Amino acid sequence: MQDKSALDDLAVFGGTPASEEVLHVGRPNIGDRERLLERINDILERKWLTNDGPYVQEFERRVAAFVGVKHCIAMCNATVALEIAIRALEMKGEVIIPSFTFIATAHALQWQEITPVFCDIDPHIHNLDPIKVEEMITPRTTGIIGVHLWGRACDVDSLSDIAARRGLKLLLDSAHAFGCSHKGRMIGGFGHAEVFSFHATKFLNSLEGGAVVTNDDQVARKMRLMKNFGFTYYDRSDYIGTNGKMNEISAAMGVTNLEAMDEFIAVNYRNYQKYGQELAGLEGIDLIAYDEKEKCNYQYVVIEIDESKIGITRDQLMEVLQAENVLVRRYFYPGCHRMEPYRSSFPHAGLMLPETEKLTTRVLCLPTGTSVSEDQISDICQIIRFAVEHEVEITRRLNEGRVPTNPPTSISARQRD
Ligand code: T4K
Repeated sequence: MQDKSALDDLAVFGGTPASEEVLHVGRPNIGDRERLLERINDILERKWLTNDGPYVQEFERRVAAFVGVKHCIAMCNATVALEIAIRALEMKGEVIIPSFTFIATAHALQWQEITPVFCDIDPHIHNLDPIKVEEMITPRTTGIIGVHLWGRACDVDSLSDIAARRGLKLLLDSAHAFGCSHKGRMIGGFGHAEVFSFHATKFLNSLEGGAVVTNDDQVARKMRLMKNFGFTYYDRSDYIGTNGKMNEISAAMGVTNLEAMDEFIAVNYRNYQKYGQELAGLEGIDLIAYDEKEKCNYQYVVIEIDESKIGITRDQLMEVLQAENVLVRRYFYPGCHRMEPYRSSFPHAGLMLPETEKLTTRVLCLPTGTSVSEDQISDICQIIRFAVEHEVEITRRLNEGRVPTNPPTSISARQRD
């Protein structure tokens, strides 16, 4: 990486980017290539490419056994898996979810004309605050979708209790939490069902992919039919269904990566520790903590930035890093409630979401995974330190000549003139 010793060395001010290679938050981890290619050849020989083929069945068996649940239904992605689980659980009316999540959690409901009701989070764990969940329940509420953000379990004990007392369904969006545990039990066995994502950017990927896991036989059967058009036999559909099937090449990738999972987690853990060492003592930059007593995939390295302490905003730090080819991401800015169609439907939702509103301006995800080396992490952290040490000049230069964020409307501009 290029050294940064003067302000003009920063790429944002015209210097050469620190890294020639673009560093991503979620570059795909890839297991044993030879094994994968053998499996793909096997699929091509067999000419069975999708529709519950042998690799999909193997993937489902292995995921269910690993998580310790009765059923795993593999699907084409987690968004469709969420949609199918929501429908199979007969959620309707209103469903309570966090706004501080990937937009798919909300869209999976709205897609079926169910209203997502955005609830605030506990700022320490970034997940639904159960006390606030209870306050959001109305006669139209049929369910809660908790999200295990960053792989840290949401308060499933309290949410299960609320769901049982109030007659609600509890679905868990566990897109980030494959390989993680809560109180020693693997995530996947909580609530009425849980949904994993195996998207390319997840620490364990099946190219695209997702799965619903559950211990409920009836719901599992329904979901199996629903992901295959509702067909019970050839020429016979018994449910409204869609096409949510995982294909064989995805499943082969999933199986191959399952075999390398421990290695991926070890690298993620090493990277997480390295960031911890390199950022130690930097006041105003807090690396989020994972409970060492639990299993964790460490796939997200997340920092919280306190602008009042470091003097530079999260967005300015992001601008500096991205210019250096370090593609940090501000997941999950600006919060689902500030994106369409929710922004127009609930323009005042933010008033009920003070912790979400704060957190969306503070969080930054840093590059990790098997494509990122310890040396690269040292370099990334050096840029962060440099930016913090020169915050006054950096903010001044970044703000110079910048158009105000809320430019006057044409009417007020005319009035001013
Ligand atoms: N619930 C939650 C809580 C989720 O976080 C997600 C997905 C879902 C549900 C839905 O799961 P899926 O339906 O996707 O299975 C990414 C992912 O696309 C998305 O899966 C993920 N969450 C979200 C947190 O991150 P983006 O907007 O960051 O963009 P994307 O996918 O284009 O890529 C991110 C970076 O990774 C890019 O900078 C480039 C790099 N990349 C990406 C791909 C696809 C690669 O290097 N190689 C690749 O193949 O959404």
